[in-house]
Amino acid sequence: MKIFYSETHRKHEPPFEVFDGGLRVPYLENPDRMDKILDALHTMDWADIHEPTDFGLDPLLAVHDQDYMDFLASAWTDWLATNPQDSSTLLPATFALRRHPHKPKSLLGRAGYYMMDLSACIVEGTYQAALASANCALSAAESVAGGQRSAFGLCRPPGHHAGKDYAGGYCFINNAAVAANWLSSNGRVAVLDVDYHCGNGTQDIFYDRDDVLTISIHADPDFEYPNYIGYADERGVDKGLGYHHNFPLPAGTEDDAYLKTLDAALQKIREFKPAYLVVSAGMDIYADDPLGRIKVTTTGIGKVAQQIASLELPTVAIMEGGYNNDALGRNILAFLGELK
Ligand code: SP5
Ligand code: ZN
Repeated sequence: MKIFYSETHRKHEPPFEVFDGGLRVPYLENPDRMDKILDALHTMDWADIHEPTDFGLDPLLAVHDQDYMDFLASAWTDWLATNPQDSSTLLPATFALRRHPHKPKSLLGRAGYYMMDLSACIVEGTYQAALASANCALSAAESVAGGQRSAFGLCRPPGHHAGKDYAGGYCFINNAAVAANWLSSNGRVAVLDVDYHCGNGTQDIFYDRDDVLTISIHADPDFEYPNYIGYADERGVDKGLGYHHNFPLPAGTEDDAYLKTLDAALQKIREFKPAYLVVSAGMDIYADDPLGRIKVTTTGIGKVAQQIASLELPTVAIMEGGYNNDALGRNILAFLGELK
């Protein structure tokens, strides 16, 4: 199986994120995640790891607004130019309500306009790392468009919380959406998001489209991040109506209940008859994830992938979340082992 990975992710290493109550905690979405996955992949003879191709900005601008991309490109330089007291990471303290906000010129004003929370911390190498991550997704898509049964974008930073014009939840560029949109010029695409958190960015990007079906299975936003999106009654809009499905799950959901929900999601995909499948593969559904409250075991993760593989669709898997670094290697092997 071809796996696309770039060392450039190491340039994105924010010093902390801010949790509930204003708590500064070490950044959970850290470079060590990739080292743990690579260590595991290196023990497998089927793991064929490649550098991504540079696809340039056009496929990214096909899903993200130009002014948002401009913000990402210049945010760090603009941040330093404000002579901040603590320059270690760009993080705003105000956020724009989406009711007709003005877009201010100030850097922190724009940061709050383009960010949804306090976990999409920008540092010097964030933009470069985000571009390389998107190229890993595009390279995996290209490989599958070229006839491979499956490929894996070992993307960092992750992408599924990033919308058309916003960053959030460790995500800046929506890698899965970029790959799905790129593939959609060759036929219908289904995106299945099995990360613990709702794929709100992917939902946002494809919400009015009927050529890309988006499905997310996740912890109920009534108790979990991202809180305001990911409810079962959100089904798409305009011609996209009926082409989005959320499957919110209660805390404590175990393997059997998860797999039953997955089966219902896969039925929607079968009915849609896509040419390609993109899977947002977050490993934070794992029982011992520090951010998660769903209880899927490593064996369960293998069964998730097995059910997905039973669709027999050309499949692009994209790395999303997963924060129990010690379990990440075996969870990714359990997942990819069924898709390879
Ligand atoms: C890609 C991805 O998985 N992003 C997840 C971002 C989640 N941010 C969560 C912030 C909520 C903090 N609540 C902490 C509770 C820890 N027990
Ligand atoms: Zn997640």
